[in-house]
This record gives sequence, structure tokens and C-alpha cells, in this order.
Amino acid sequence: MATERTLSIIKPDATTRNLTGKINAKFEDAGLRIVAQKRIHLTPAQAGQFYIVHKDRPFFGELTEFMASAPVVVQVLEGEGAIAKNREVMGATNPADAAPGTIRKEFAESVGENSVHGSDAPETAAEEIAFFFSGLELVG
Ligand code: DAT
Ligand code: MG
Repeated sequence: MATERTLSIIKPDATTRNLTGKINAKFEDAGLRIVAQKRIHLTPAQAGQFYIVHKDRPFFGELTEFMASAPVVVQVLEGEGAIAKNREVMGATNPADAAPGTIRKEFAESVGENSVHGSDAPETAAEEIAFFFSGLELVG
């Protein structure tokens, strides 16, 4: 499997509970390298642009409001099969369905406030990385 990069976001429910370090330890323990990272506070419009694919879903307003409610940590994770590996470490979208040891099982508060975002495919990973980072900011 090839080396990949994926976009990760530590969401407001996790940054406000000071869980950034514990979540980053999960990524690093799984062999994912943090090659870019910054803390930002999204506007609702920016959150809506990032999650535009979900614009017709009933939870869109709630999702964008939540993502703009407090700072987030956006990061690029690199490693062998990083996209799938990150999704594994994250766990299922709904923490009630997430496997033991996953970030969402251990830390997520609900299906909406679920601590982390991770890209779901190579195309979305490339788009989502470019949404937040320039090439100069990716330091492998
Ligand atoms: P994932 O974040 O696991 O890729 P997704 O892409 O289906 O999940 O949805 C994006 C985010 O939208 C998800 O992390 C939290 C929110 N969301 C999804 N389903 C929801 C629901 N039924 N109610 C509230 N928020 C939801
Ligand atoms: Mg998704």
C-alpha cells in the first residue's frame, strides 16, 4: 500500500475539553505522522464551505454551527494507507457504534459532536488538504 496523506480535524467538542494531545497520541501510536497542524476558528460560512457535500442533509445547520462554535485543530496525517488507517483509528461516525479503543468510542459525545473529522477517499483527501494548507506547510 502506498504512502498517503489525509486531512484530519480535531473538532470543537474535543479542543474545548483539552483532548488534542490524547487524540494526537492515538494517531502517532497507529503509525500516522502529523506533517502539518494548525489551530483555527472557522466562521459558519467557512464550515459550510468545507461540509458543502452535506448541504441538503437535515443536520447541516447544526453541523456548521457546531464546527464554528470553538477552535478546531486541522492537520495532515501521513502514512501507509493513511486514509483508511485514520478512519479506523477514528471509529464509526456514531460513537454508539464505534469499536473499543477508537477515538470516537473514547471521546465523542454524540453523533454530531464526534471529536474528529477524517477524509474518506484519495480525491476528498486532496481537496480537503488544499482547503486548509498550502504545499509549503506540509513538512514530511
Ligand atoms: P464522518 O464524519 O464519519 O465522515 P459523515 O461524513 O457521514 O461522517 O458526516 C459528517 C458529519 O456530520 C459527522 O461527523 C457528524 C455529522 N452528522 C452525520 N450524521 C449525523 C446525524 N445523523 N445527526 C447529526 N449530525 C450528523
Ligand atoms: Mg465524512
